[in-house]
Amino acid sequence: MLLVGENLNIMSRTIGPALRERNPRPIQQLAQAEAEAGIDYLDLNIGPARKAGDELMTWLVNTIQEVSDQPLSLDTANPVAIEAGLKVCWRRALVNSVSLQPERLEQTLPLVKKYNADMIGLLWGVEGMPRDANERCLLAVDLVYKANQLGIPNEAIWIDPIVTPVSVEINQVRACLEFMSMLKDIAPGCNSIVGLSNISNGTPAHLRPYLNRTYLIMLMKYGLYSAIVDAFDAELIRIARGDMPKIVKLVHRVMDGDRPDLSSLSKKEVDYVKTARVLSGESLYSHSWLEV
Ligand code: THG
Repeated sequence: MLLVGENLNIMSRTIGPALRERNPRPIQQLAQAEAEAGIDYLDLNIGPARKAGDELMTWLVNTIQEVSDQPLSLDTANPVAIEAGLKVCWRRALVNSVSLQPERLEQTLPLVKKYNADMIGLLWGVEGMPRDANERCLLAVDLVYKANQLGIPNEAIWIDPIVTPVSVEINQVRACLEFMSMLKDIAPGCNSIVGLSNISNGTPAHLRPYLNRTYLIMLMKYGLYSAIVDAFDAELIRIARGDMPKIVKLVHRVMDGDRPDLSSLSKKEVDYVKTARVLSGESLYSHSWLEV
């Protein structure tokens, strides 16, 4: 699986100020640390960047390429900033993202073709967030068709079903999994990606890794191709690299309806089982789900 590091983002307490002050060191150090942690791509999240986003993205891409040769994911809603980044990227870039909102689609899709980039196809429709797996399918088919019309092949499209917090709406958490199980049939050859940490937004910080890791394993059951992740969650990276096959098998068994005897499991295994039950909607989410 390809891992995209999420840590370079404008919401971060250290990176936000460094971006605004054009201070290269904290940004370069983080880029190098993410690479050392084992991620494959760096996500450069500059937010909506409505004002002078192009100048910021140019500076950011150049600043990172001074110290790193990792491929880059250009994460902003501003198409002008995306193009500025594409112009200076020296490796094939990932455009994050193209959605079905008409303006964003019309301005961003041609850039993917022009610069021979890969793209994230974000399943955000004209009416906003899809409500279930079927609406995700309709949006995916529409987006892939429009990209193909411009000559963008399926292999360059990474479909993002939009992960939402477990603390908000469990049906959406399940819909994402269900959609992932159907993607290979509705869009053959397309890749997939999720913003994994979205699942644990609003959850106390020390508990977030349990949700992130378990949801990753659940998505892996359906062949997830890539994920935007916290580069510094070492256990998560090991899961993605195939170094924790026993835990992966256990969670997949739970998804198939198996009820392992908790008294025969280690504490770590019990935590994964409990979290898998919450994420599949069998147990109710609360901040104390591991204790009950
Ligand atoms: N899909 C696509 N792109 C995306 C997302 C997605 N980009 C943004 C986001 N979702 C993925 N990136 C992040 C980055 C940070 C966090 C979550 C998702 C995060 N950060 C901590 C917080 O806000 O509490 C810590 C911030 C810090 O670094 O200090 O949760 O879904 N295509």
